[in-house]
Amino acid sequence: MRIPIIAGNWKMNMTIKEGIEFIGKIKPSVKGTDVEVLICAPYVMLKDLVEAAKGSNVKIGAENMHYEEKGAFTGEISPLMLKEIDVDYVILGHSERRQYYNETDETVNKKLVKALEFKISPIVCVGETLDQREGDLTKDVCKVQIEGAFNNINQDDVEKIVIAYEPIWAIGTGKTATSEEANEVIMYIRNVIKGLYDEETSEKVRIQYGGSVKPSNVEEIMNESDIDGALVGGASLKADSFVELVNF
Ligand code: G2H
Repeated sequence: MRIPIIAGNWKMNMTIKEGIEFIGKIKPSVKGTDVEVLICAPYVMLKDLVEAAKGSNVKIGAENMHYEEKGAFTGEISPLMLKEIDVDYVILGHSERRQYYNETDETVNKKLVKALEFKISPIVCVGETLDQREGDLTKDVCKVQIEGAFNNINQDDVEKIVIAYEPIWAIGTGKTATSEEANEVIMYIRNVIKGLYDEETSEKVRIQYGGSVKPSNVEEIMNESDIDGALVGGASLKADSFVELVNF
């Protein structure tokens, strides 16, 4: 049984004060849920959010990290630093990082290795551009990204990894892949994992959908056979809306 995971990805939004208030607001309303509840937030507020979430079922994640433990990397944050403040999760390879900050399959792989080493649960993002979708390349693109990210990852570690399928054309645009379209690609991604490891392993991996998920479409998405959760940007910024997503 795969436990669904509903995760907010605040991106570069929210002040520290707003973030702490948000956690305080959602805690009582999400405590009865069967899904895993996660908020991924900017580095500067992570320590405060971990503190605010203490004693609740709300987990806290980072939106990125470096793959080195320490060193001369001005402006970067290491897995050691995240671990020190008890961060549970880290998003790796989000398309915005691939697009604006030169994130590649190789750096995602290095980060994935480090996250596992530091016991920070990784969410690895994959997904195609509109051009790639229109060129019928969606599956090829996802396959290359998954194979790159999972290079040299041990079979025993695979079930600790969450994958987020986020078609880039659906991110923050209001356009959503239909739940059938999303499920089809997610089934394909599971099949890629099966090819790299085996069926049992592929059945254990949780694969989320991301891209304009909101309270009005979350139920349909979550009812699909292979979709194990959602990674949500815009609709995760308001506490009421996030609570609705969790309690779909
Ligand atoms: C996709 C998603 C969150 P949004 O990036 O990862 O954002 O829900 O705003 O499309």
